[in-house]
Amino acid sequence: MQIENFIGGKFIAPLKKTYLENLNPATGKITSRIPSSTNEDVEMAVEAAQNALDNWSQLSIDKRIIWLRKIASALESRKEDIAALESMDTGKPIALAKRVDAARSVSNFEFFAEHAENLSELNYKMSDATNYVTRKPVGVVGLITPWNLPLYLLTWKVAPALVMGNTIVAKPSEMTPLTANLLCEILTAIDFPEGVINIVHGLGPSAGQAILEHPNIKAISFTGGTATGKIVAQIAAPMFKKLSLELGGKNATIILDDADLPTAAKGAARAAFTNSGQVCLCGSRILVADNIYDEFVPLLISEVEAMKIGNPSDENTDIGSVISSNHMEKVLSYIDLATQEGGKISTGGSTLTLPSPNSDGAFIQPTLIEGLAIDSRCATEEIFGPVASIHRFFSEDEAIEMANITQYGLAGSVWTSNPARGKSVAERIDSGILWVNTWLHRDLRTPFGGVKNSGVGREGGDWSLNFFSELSNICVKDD
Ligand code: TXE
Repeated sequence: MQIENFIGGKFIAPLKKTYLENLNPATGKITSRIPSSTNEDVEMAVEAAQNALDNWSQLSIDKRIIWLRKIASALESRKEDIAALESMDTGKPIALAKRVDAARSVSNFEFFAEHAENLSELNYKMSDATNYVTRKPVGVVGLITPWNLPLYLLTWKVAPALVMGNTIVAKPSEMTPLTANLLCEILTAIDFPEGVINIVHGLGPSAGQAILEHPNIKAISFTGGTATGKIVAQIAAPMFKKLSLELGGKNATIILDDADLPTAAKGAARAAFTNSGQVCLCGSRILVADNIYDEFVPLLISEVEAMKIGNPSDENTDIGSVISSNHMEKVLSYIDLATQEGGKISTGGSTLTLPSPNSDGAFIQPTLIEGLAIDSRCATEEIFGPVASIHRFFSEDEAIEMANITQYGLAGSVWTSNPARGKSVAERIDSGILWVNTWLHRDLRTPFGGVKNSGVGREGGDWSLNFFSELSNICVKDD
């Protein structure tokens, strides 16, 4: 499959005609070639976005909402294709791609259409004046997204950016171009206005960097690793671009001593190994109250060992491959490090060779490690793979201290039979998103984002609409 950039409503080759190979990590086979775009391609995309800005931003919000719903229904009709392409690009199980990636790509557009529809304009009355808060588009915005939830995270930014009247230059991860390309096919099929959404494929330091540096791109919404987030901030901040950074995580799953253990074991296993642990919200540290530790851990291990690792195209597969053989090596190096740091592997711990067509795939068994110090490298650095560590705590205060020990602060979950107790523990954890007796249960109206090295800013609901708007206040003196 030859992928091209999508600029000004047309599929066009990169000016330098250089391409990158894109693999299916579950088979090791090349599936597509994508443009290795340069700043000249980004320049062309920004020009197209600029040329489209007036017409798009001058459309009424109701007309833009209609377009969001057209995109949503077109995506809905292609859900099977979205899931199949996402699974091919990432190695994730087809059932997960359907249930999470495809479904959420549709609901992102549906949600922001409805949320924008209910947007009430703000004004504040004084005794002798009225303040009118007005909302204008930011202009041309840059979206840079990662490989773990490709279309889910791209549309999470595209939908609010569009409905607020902006035009877009977006770069998906070079490892997962296929569903962004499908979105472009859909935009063409529904005669979406040309130049409003432009997709430039390529490497971060070249195509991505060109987006960061372009003076006419007024806001950057970035989702990816913390290390890259620092680069994004270094470039965008001195240019006074609006910046939203959704970065890494090292989230705690806290099992309190009054938890319903079988339910908590299922929840902890799901939080740790969904998408092979390649979700920034994954619970990669499982903190267990000492007095139920010996009862809980065997339940957790059996939940993990019941997970079926296999061909991602098989509907019954729970665990597919990780994103690449390089990433597999990185994850395996952390498993080795864990044993050097005194950890004991309770289940998993190595790769898995599957029969054809997956014999060259990057498969790692879901792995649990006990006995690591809470401040060990494996328990504090983001591994972003199917690896979780289990730690014992002797008091609620200690559990909270352990949860807060890392440089990250994105998410977490607390499991208990007393929801009020769960909420009071959750309130003391320095993270942006916390669940009590559930995980990845998402209300899109809520603020999404992290603290510390997990990022800056919030997306979701009003927070997305405000990020993708320039708010002004007009104070009119009563006559
Ligand atoms: O990130 P990278 P990855 C985090 C997750 C993990 C990482 C995985 O925790 O750490 O993202 O995604 C582009 N200038 N989250 O490995 O390498 C790159 O091409 C400009 C958190 O892809 O940071 C890709 O398109 N761009 C999140 C994108 O940045 C550059 C949810 C991300 O790449 C660049 C999902 C550069 N110099 C993953 N270098 C959350 N909090 O929601 C790379 N890129």
